[in-house]
Amino acid sequence: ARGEPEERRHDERHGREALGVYIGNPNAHNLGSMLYLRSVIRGLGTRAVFSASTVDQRPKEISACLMFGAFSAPVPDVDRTSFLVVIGANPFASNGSLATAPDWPGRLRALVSRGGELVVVDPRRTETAREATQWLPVRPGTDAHLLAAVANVLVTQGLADLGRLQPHVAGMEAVTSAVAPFTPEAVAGVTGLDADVIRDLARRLADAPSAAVYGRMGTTAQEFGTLTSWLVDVVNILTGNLDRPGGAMFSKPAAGSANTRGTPGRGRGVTIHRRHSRVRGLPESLGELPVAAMAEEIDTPGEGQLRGMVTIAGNPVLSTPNSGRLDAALADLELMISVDVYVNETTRHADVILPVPSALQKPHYDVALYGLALRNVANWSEPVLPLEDGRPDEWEVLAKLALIAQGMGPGADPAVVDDLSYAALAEHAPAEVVEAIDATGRRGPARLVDLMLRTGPYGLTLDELIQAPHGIDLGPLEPRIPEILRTPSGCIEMAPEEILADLPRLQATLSSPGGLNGGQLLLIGRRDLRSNNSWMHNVEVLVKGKPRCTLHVHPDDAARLGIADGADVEVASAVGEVRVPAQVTEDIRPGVVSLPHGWGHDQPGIQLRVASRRAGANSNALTDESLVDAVSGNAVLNGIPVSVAPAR
Ligand SMILES: Nc1nc2c(c(=O)[nH]1)N[C@H]1C(S)=C(S)[C@@H](COP(=O)(O)OP(=O)(O)OC[C@H]3O[C@@H](n4cnc5c(=O)[nH]c(N)nc54)[C@H](O)[C@@H]3O)O[C@H]1N2
Ligand SMILES: Nc1nc2c(c(=O)[nH]1)N[C@H]1C(S)=C(S)[C@@H](COP(=O)(O)OP(=O)(O)OC[C@H]3O[C@@H](n4cnc5c(=O)[nH]c(N)nc54)[C@H](O)[C@@H]3O)O[C@H]1N2
Ligand SMILES: [Mo]
Repeated sequence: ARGEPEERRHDERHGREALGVYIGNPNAHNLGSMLYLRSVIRGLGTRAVFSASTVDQRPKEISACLMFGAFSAPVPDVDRTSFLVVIGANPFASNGSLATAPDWPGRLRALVSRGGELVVVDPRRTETAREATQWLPVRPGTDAHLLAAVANVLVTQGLADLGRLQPHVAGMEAVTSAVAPFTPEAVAGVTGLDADVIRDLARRLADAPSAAVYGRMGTTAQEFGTLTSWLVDVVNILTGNLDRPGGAMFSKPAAGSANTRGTPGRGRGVTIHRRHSRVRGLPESLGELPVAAMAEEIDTPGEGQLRGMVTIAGNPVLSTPNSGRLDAALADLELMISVDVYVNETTRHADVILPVPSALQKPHYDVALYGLALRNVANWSEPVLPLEDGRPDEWEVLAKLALIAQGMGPGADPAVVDDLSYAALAEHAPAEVVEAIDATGRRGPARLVDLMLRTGPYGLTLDELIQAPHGIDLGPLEPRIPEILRTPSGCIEMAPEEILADLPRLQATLSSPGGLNGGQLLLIGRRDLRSNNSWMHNVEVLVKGKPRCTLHVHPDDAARLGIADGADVEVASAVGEVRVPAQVTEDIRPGVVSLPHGWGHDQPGIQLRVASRRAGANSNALTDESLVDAVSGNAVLNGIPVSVAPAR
């Protein structure tokens, strides 16, 4: 390792606390990871767990956990609603996210054609905004102000009506006083939206026969991510739309969901902030530390410094803020192991890359996303292609890694981890279920999924799913309150202390002169249908055509700065700078510029032939790891102050 003879075992020179792990996004779409990753992390024996969740949805996870007692995030009932507000999401490009279904675009078009309203709140006129009945070009990072003002109008104008939820909601008074300072007039300057427009939005939400507010990346990966995520559901509750058809509802997955286990209606709830990161004191949540702290945990000397890293299906060198610092930190590690399919910007630093089979060679059941499905469904996919002889499946690679880290040597049998995982689940299962599964002779992911299905709320079996290759439709979403709640009080906690504690920070920005950015441009991200985060750029058919990694600039800003459409510009932030072609477009708010993430494939040592020919620029060379949402520690990726100038 790193040129020096490395004879002692890693953990003999440093303790387990010197080892960290980074878990990337594809794990959420990978059955093996969903089933075994927890045991693998336990096996690695590290508490320095980072993941893509803290550059993504952690604020929503936290607000849902605190309000409902487990990670149960309401999804908009798109197919039955008459009024949908989409904030900081672009399902025409992303096809949804924390709300999943085939053909989001078709479902949104159906909403508009049945006379429903689609309001899009986004600094860009996105593909989704273009099909909407109203576009509200909010200033980046001010959605919490907007939603607080909507809530303010609802409670002060007598428009709030909790309906059926009334007896199940705690904290109404606290919410009423929390939003008191945020009148439409008070937030108009900061949000860039007229007070009348905000008041009108609140009225229409209250008057609609059914309505749902849905927020995504633009509401979570920003300065007030947790407050915004919380306010989305506060507005859904205040308008009586939470948990009713056409409103924001809860999915009921057939397998593996925390909100179908345990005692219905009550639980231990979720505790956050149980510890803090060593260097900057960023808060823990759901067993992880914010990834914005990862580089400093590696490059800051002292007790507890990370000297080894395992990355699993992640490319943090392109995905996390101030990636230049992380890139340098990874190069300086004593040991790095990556489980991945590419030699890319991150894995080029690894001493060992453990390759895994293609997605087409693995069976699949969507343990994660069915918890956020717009309709209850269950589907099992058999592998499309066989595994090459003797080649381990991804879960076996992960399991073996954990066993080796436990000192069991390279001959360790991954089945040990499978048996332990199964035993832990089977312990709570009825004897006849265990017998039935034993009779099938199944092992590995299939056995675990079969057990989860049989003990799940529909009592399905894996055989039933195998016999239904197109999946089983379990029907539209149905009301689940109070049964879904897992809070100690048995109520929806509408005013969690940890979240309300962040309100003074929001209030302080109301009086900041000239808005939040003192005249600088604000950088936001965007997604493109043909790109998926950082790792789909090595596929010719997806990247051919005109370049997609361009900086969107409004014509007014372009004229003022002397920027020509198609010409290269230099974009500089507090932490870095990049050079990219400008794309001058009216489809963005003046004062805001947009650059997609996941590009910048021009690093030496990567093996991405197609991607490096269309390298693009890394937007996370500009994002700043010192900017985080206070409650979650989630990175701020949208609303980064930058300056833009024609390239020299
Ligand atoms: N500026 C900015 N930054 C962002 C975002 C943004 O909007 N703006 N979005 C954020 C979001 S939402 C996310 S989710 C993160 C993503 O952050 P990451 O998860 O760190 O990045 P990905 O680009 O998804 O990288 C996935 C890695 O998994 C590998 N891989 C693909 N399939 C498999 C597989 O089956 N098994 C294994 N073991 N590896 C596989 C790929 O080669 C790649 O190395 O990026 C975040 N970063
Ligand atoms: N084709 C494709 N599909 C994907 C992905 C992909 O990379 N490509 N990634 C997947 C992943 S990992 C995720 S997490 C999801 C994300 O799913 P979405 O969140 O639906 O996707 P984005 O396109 O990032 O949409 C975020 C929107 O927020 C806007 N925005 C930025 N800042 C702000 C702000 O401060 N306020 C408001 N109101 N809006 C703001 C941006 O202009 C953008 O339109 O998509 C998933 N699907
Ligand atoms: Mo994501």
